[in-house]
Amino acid sequence: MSGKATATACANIALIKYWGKRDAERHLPTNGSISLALSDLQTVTTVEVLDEGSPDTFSLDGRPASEAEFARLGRVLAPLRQQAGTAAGVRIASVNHFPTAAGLASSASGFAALAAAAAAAYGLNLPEADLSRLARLGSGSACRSVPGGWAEWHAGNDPDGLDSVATRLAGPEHWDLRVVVALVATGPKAVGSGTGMARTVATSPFFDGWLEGVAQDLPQAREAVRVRDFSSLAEAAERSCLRMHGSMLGAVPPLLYWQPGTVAAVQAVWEWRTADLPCFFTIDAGPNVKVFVPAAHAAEVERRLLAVPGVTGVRTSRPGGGVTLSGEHLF
Ligand code: 2P0
Repeated sequence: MSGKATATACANIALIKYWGKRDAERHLPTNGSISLALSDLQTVTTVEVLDEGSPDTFSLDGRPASEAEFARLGRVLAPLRQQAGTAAGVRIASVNHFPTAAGLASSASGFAALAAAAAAAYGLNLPEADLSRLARLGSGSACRSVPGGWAEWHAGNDPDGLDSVATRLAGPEHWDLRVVVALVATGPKAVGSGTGMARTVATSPFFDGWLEGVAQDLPQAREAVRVRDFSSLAEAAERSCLRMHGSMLGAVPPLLYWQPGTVAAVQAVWEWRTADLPCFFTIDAGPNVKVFVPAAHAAEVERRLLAVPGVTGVRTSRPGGGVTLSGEHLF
């Protein structure tokens, strides 16, 4: 076997958040989530199958990957090798095409591209659900980057996670929105999201309240996306974001990813929306604020965000599609 394949995947931003695992090994979530893929934040990954018995190699942005980065690969590669009936190693080269200091994680796009490229290199023609499941084994949120566009990750019930996959709610062309990232800080975070989630589940008295809220937020966001109801999506997305961060504040020790610039941007978004500008925010496990806005108002949001104290830059992205192989859409 000597296959080679190149896949491209977009990062995604959750509107209804994934926060909590019921199974840390398989990345099975405590709750469903909904996201939008971003076309300006992509990872391109090439996988080449080596001779039987050769060890895997992995370069990330042209440098050898760290031990921690390397360790996660096996979660995605092992099931593929089993299915392909081979022990052959692979050479992986992954490049992130993200705007400089985007302040955004690349694990979602990285593992979605890896799953698609490795499956193809091993000669497997897998359906979308299988690729989404494989990407999830690398990083939970990566399963949403396989269908791309507006995607929903179904929490599922199966103990092995067979039904914990993402499906597409709508394509990137469905709604002409932009996501403006307000950069507040771009350094590595003190507590990674995996650790933060585990701590919140184990210690926060607010975690049950978070889960109760998701049950309301998911159907509201799903319907708001379907009918392109901006106000309803704004309400559900901001509620999901704030309750996720609320659950973190209750953890022991507490988690607070926000900086003064984060709070300033949130309050500015609320002022603008009340006054004259349709926009809403979401914030992940970090200080940067992502502002959703109709395309026609994106330049105005950029201009205003740059004047918010603590905001050091802005990066704007369009809705993105699903994973592609050699530039061809897979699904
Ligand atoms: C999300 N986050 O829904 C949420 C919101 C961060 C805050 O998915 O441990 O890197 O690999 O499953 O996917 C970040 O978590 O975590 C994340 P793992 P992942 O986008």
